Amino acid sequence: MITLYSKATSNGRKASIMLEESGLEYTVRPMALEKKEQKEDWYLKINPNGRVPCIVDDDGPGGETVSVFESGAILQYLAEKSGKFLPKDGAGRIEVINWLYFAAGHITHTGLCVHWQVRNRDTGKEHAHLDMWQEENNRVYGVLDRGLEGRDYLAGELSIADFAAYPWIYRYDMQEIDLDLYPNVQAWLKRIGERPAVIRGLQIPPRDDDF
Ligand SMILES: N[C@@H](CCC(=O)N[C@@H](CS)C(=O)NCC(=O)O)C(=O)O
Repeated sequence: MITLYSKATSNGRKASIMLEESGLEYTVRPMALEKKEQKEDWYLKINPNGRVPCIVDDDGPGGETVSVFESGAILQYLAEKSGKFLPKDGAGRIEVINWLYFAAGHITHTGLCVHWQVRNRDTGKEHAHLDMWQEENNRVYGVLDRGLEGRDYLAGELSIADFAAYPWIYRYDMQEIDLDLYPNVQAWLKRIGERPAVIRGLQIPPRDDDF
């Protein structure tokens, strides 16, 4: 059985969406980030990075227990285990890997920087780099918009690349992005956002604020 250690944050949601989409059996262990549970010794043993999400699979390769602790690696692991959302070989697989790394690098990092700078500004703290990160974020949305030209999904077919990108991009309002500038992204957000498994995954584990 797979155990998901997570909170419904942008990175956590990548894993919960994929678990819902894949149909794999799993249980959830909610993590209290505000109590710094992710920095406790027991958790650092399964995720040395001390962040969420992380999964532990007691039926990993060869029946061994494995832990997987980067959201991109979790998506790839679950795709390979379920045989869904990542072609086994060929050009289609390369296309998914391209966009998966783009999401894990550019989208996630830029989204996180904008997020914290906006939060700092709104609570009166230092946010001197907000303009710079918002400019970079617009560049990232531009790349996505070009990539989605003539396509329904980032790699052509629905894939883990879409699940890696969606939980950050659907927070475009918090990032103060004018979505009208990116019509292909707008259509893609609607397409992904209507999927029942995505709707469920966004709320796992449930949280009582509207983050
Ligand atoms: N590179 C990591 C980033 C994970 C990450 O930053 N998670 C945040 C929530 S979105 C977290 O756990 N923050 C709590 C902390 O920094 O202690 C991944 O993609 O899984």
